[in-house]
Amino acid sequence: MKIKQHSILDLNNKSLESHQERFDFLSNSLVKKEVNIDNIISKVKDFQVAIPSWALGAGGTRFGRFSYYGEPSNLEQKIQDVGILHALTQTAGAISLHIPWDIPEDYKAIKELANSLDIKFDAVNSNTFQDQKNAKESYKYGSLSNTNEAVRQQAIQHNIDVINIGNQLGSKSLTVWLADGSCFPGQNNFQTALQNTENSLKEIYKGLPNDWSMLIEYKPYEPNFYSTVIQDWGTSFMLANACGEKAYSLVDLGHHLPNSNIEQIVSILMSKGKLGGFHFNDSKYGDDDLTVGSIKPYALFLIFNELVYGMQNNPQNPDLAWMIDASHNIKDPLEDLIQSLEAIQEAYAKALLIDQDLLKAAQLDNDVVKCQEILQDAYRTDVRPLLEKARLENGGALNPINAYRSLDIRNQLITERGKNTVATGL
Ligand code: LRH
Ligand code: MN
Repeated sequence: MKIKQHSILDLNNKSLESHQERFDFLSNSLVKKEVNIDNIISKVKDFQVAIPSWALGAGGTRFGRFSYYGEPSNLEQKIQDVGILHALTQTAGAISLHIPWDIPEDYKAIKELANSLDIKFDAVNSNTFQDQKNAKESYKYGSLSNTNEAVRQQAIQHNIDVINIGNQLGSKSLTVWLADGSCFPGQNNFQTALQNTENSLKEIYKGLPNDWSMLIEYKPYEPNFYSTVIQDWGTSFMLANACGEKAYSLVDLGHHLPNSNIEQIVSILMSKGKLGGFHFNDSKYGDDDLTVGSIKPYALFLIFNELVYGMQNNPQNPDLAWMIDASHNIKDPLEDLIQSLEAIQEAYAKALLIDQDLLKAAQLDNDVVKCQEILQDAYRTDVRPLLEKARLENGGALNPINAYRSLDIRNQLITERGKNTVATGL
């Protein structure tokens, strides 16, 4: 299904007046603070987040999965769902595919469909954490780190195949996340596992087209529960440097031990020109893959403060890949993703309110109180009228969740797809 533009405009007309009142109130107070509102609105309009192809159906855990009916059952329908998100939010202009869950059957048709919905193909993700039917080798004891060379070769070849698939779609980056590790002390020789992984990544790196990048995602645990070969930002950073200038670290917000200072990790990676991108989500305990900003919105704001500073001061760091990586156990996947997109835009817009020069001056003066006042004044500003203006100017919905419900999208999808479709993915 495709949302008709006029149905969004009709809905917007009903709340245009209240939007304009709130927008005028906010812009009057920001103008007094010499904030360049137009700059923030244009940055928010250009800010596009890739939607994970593996998170358009109901997620689940080992304890159960509760379907959400009307789920996309093939890649075409997944791209249509991203089209719905983009029509409403105007900030979901890309999809990140996971291979082999989303191997296109007809590349031409898939590209035409995505193009018609203004959807680009962001990073493609390899999968050497599951055994595929008829696979010759098993990844039970690891993939790129496996002690068995035949297993490593199979995993390397899979990543090369993923690059070729992405290349045909116009993608420009490969995300490598490894479940590789151990569940018990003594099971792995840490040094051998790391060296095998480095050598394997270098083989994959040789297969990268010149204008591509490789994003190395780290994670401390799960599905291995004693050690993970690429466990933290330092290991990912070290491997990216070992591979070369086209390799970077990917920060998945859920892949940190409790109380990690992720904003500091972001600043370090940007200062070294090795931050490649993000998997946005939120968590209370582990890799919970919850709605972005639903648990720690201030932490997300502090991360965007470092990103804004880095984007202004670290020309050595490339443009970042902005992606969501979430799993929806109880919410409608599309509503969950709309809320995540809003939370990401909100954190970015609030961080753009910070006068980085004023903050830097207060830091140089060690005026600790003033530093916090500058940060929290921005954080305490309700920027939603700015996000609404950005959506409005891009032809999106003033309030995407209300629009999604008023247009009864989920029931339209159920009518179109039935109740028993299941999306591939996690
Ligand atoms: C691992 C991860 C990785 C994906 C997977 C779906 O936890 O974050 O990014 O491959 O989720
Ligand atoms: Mn991830």
